Amino acid sequence: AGYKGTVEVPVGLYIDGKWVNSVDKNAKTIPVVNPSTGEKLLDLPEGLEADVELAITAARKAFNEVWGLNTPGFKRGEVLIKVAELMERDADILASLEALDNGKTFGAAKGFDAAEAAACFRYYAGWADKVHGKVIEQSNDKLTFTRHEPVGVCGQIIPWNFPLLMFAWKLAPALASGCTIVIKPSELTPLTACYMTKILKEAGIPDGVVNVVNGYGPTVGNALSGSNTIDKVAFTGSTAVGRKVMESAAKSNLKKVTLELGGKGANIIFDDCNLDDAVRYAAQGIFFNHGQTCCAGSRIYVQRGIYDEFVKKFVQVTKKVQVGDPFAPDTFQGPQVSQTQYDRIMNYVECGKQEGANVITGGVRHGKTGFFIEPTVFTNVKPGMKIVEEEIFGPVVVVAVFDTEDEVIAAANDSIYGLASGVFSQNITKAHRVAARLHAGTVWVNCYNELHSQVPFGGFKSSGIGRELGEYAMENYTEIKAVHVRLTGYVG
Ligand code: TXE
Repeated sequence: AGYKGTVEVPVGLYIDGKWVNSVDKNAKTIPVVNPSTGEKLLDLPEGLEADVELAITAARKAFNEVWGLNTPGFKRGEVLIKVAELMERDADILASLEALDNGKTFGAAKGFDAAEAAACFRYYAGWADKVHGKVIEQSNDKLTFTRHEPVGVCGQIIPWNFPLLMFAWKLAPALASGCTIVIKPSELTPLTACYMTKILKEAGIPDGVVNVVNGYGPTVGNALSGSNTIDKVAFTGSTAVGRKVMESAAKSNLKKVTLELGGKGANIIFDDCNLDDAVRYAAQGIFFNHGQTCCAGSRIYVQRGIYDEFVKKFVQVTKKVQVGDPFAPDTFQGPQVSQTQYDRIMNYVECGKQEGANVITGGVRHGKTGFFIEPTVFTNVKPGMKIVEEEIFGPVVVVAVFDTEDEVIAAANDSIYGLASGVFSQNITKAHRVAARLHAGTVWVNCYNELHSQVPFGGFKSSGIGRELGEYAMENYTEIKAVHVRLTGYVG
C-alpha cells in the first residue's frame, strides 16, 4: 500500500508564503528518522527564534491587512473547503508521508488521520460565516451588543502522535475565526506539515496567514509561548511542557492559553456488558496508534464476575494484533515514533515487572530493527504503581479487578489526569450514572476512541485547559467585545 508516484515536499520553513531557510547562521538541521528502520530519512533545516519573529511579523501584517475581518467569513469558509478538497485529492500522499515519518499504518493514516483532518477543515468552513455576537437588551435609550472578534496572531505547537490531524485541529478553527498563525510541528514528524504548505497555498490561503516554523521546543516552541506579540498560544503535548508553555505565557504578555495534555484513561468494564464488544473496544482503546494516544484506555478495570473470562479473551485479541511494516495491508501496529519513546516505554515495562505486576503477554521488543514493541498486558497491578499512575504512551495496558461501582469510580478518578474514560454496561441507568461521576473531558459508553469534528475534546485536571473541536474551539480563537451605545444625551 502507499503512494507510488514522486512528489516534492518543501522541507524548510514557510514564512509569508515563501519556502525559506533560517535567517540565523547558527541554524542546523534536524535529523528526520524513519521509525520502521531507525534510519535517517533526511536532514530538515531548523528554524530559530529570529525566524519566529519574521513569521510573527508576517502573520500580524496578514491579520491587519488581508485575513481577519478583511476577508468575510463566507470567503474564509470557501478557502477552508478548498483545503479539505485538496487534502482528499492528496490523501495517498499525506498518508504515505505520515506512515514514513511517524510509523502509523498507511491504512490508518489514510482512513483516519487524513480523512478526519480534511473533515475538520470542512467542518470549520461551516463556522466561518457563523461568528455572531449578541444584542443584549437593556433599555430604549441604550444599545448594547457583543462582537466576537478574532483573537489575532496565534502560536500553535503540536506533537508527533497525530501530526496531520493536530495540524488540522489547530489551524481550522483559528482560520475560520479569522486568526493568523505561526505553527510549530513536532521536530520528530514535520513532513505532512511541510506538504500541507503546498496545499494551503494552492487552496488560496493568502501569504502570511499560516506560517510553519520547524524547529525544537526550547527554541521555536519557547519563542512562541514567550512572545510579547502573539495573542494566543495553543499547545498539545506532554503535561510537563504544557506547564512551561503556560509559565512563558504568564511571564510574557499573558497571552491566552489552551492546553491539551496527557491522560491515563480508565476503561470500566461492568459484568453486565456485552463481553465480546467490550474486549474488542478495550483492545482498540489501548492499541490504536500504537498506544500513542492521549485518550488511550490504558487502565482497564474489570468487574470480578467476568474478570477471568475478560482477561482470557483480551489476551487472545491482543495476540492477534499484527505488528510490522506500516505499509503492509494487514498491519495494525507499526513502530513507536522514536528511539526515545521506545526506551521510555520499555523502562515502564521493566518498572512494572519490578513493582510486582505480571506481564501476561508482550513486554518485549518486536523484530530486530526499528522501534517496534509487542502489545503488552499487565495484571496483578496495584494503586501507586508507576505503570498504573503515569502515562506510558505505548502499547502497554494494566488490567485490574473491582467489585463495586463506588470502588471503581474512586479508582478511575484517582489520577492527576482527566482526559477520557470508557464505560461498558448494558444497564442504561448505570452507564449514565457512571458517565456523570467520572472526572474526564470525554466518556465513551460501549465504545472507545470515537472522535468527531463536531464534538468537543479536552481535559479535566492536569489533562489541559480548554476544549478543541466543535463550536467550543471557536471560542478559543475569538475575543468578545461589549459595545455600549448611548442613544440619548449625557446621563449624569
Ligand atoms: O512531548 P513534548 P515528547 C506525552 C507522552 C509522551 C511524553 C513525551 O506521555 O511520552 O509526552 O513526549 C514541543 N516550549 N505526550 O517529549 O516535548 C515539542 O517540540 C514549547 C502526550 O515528545 O511535550 C513538540 O512540538 N514547546 C501528547 C511538542 O512540544 C516545546 C502528545 C510536544 O512535545 C518545548 C505528545 C518548550 N520548552 C506527547 N519543549 C498528547 N497530549 O497527545 C518541547 N516542545
